[in-house]
Parts: sequence; structure tokens; C-alpha cells
Amino acid sequence: MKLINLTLQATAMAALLSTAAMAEPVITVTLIDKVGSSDVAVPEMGMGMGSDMAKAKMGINASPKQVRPGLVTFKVTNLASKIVHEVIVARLPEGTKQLPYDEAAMMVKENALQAFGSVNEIDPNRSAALTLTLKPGQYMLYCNLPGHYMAGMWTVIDVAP
Ligand SMILES: [Cu+2]
Repeated sequence: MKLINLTLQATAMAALLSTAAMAEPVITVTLIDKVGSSDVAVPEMGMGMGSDMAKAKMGINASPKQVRPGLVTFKVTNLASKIVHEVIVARLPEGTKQLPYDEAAMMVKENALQAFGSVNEIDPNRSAALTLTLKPGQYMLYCNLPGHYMAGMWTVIDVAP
């Protein structure tokens, strides 16, 4: 039930934000986790690992997942109960199968990707916005707090003419 309340709050917030005149497409991004703690014991949920994402303990939802090139605003809401999250927007080189990953640090090797921007340290039940100019291509949205990417905190969007 709590989750439903949070979703309603987020919807109300989105409605409020949309009253501002904005011509560029808005991608609504929600950050979720089903653990309520930093327990990320189910690993191997990264891109291209063939895992059943339905079992992921953390995730990022984006809607819509396809927009036109140009200015794009990401409205990010952290729906997690307790955990701070972040979102990094990085271009995916064509043909990328898996992201470069540092096993020891439990983090994506950020420097190996061309990042376009990020929203850092979003507290639970908080929202933040990020506006970027994106060229055609595929972009990865991911959270790179230790363990979160492999717990499933990523999604891919398409920018297509
Ligand atoms: Cu996270």
C-alpha cells in the first residue's frame, strides 16, 4: 500500500512540474528497490548477462524509452524506501554487449563510458531533474553506487530521428 501512495505522490509531483512550459520531451525515471536496505545479494543483473530481470532487487524505469534528438529532460524520482540512489546518463557505443565492470569495487568503470550527465544522491521520496542535449543513439541510465548496477539498476533508452 505504501508503494501505491508513493506512486500517487510521484504522479502529483510530475503533474505539478509539467505545468511549467517545456517544449522538450520529458522522460519520467523512477528508481526502485525491493530490499529496503543495501542488501544486493542477487548479482549478475547487469546489461547483457541474460538474467531474469524480474528477479532484480533494484531497478530503473524510464518512460518513454524512445525520444527524438535534441533537448531531453529526465525527471527522476527515487521511490526507494531507505536508500539513496543516483542516475548517470552515458552513451552506449554501438554494439555494446556488456558494460566494463570493476568486480572489486562492484561498480561500472565510469571512465570507460562517455557520460552526458548525472543526478547524484537522490534521497528516498525525492525528485530531481536533468536536461541534456542528446544525439541519435542508445543511452544507458544506471546507478553506480556499489552493487546497484549488478542488482539491476539500469535501463536503456533510444534517441532516434
Ligand atoms: Cu542505486
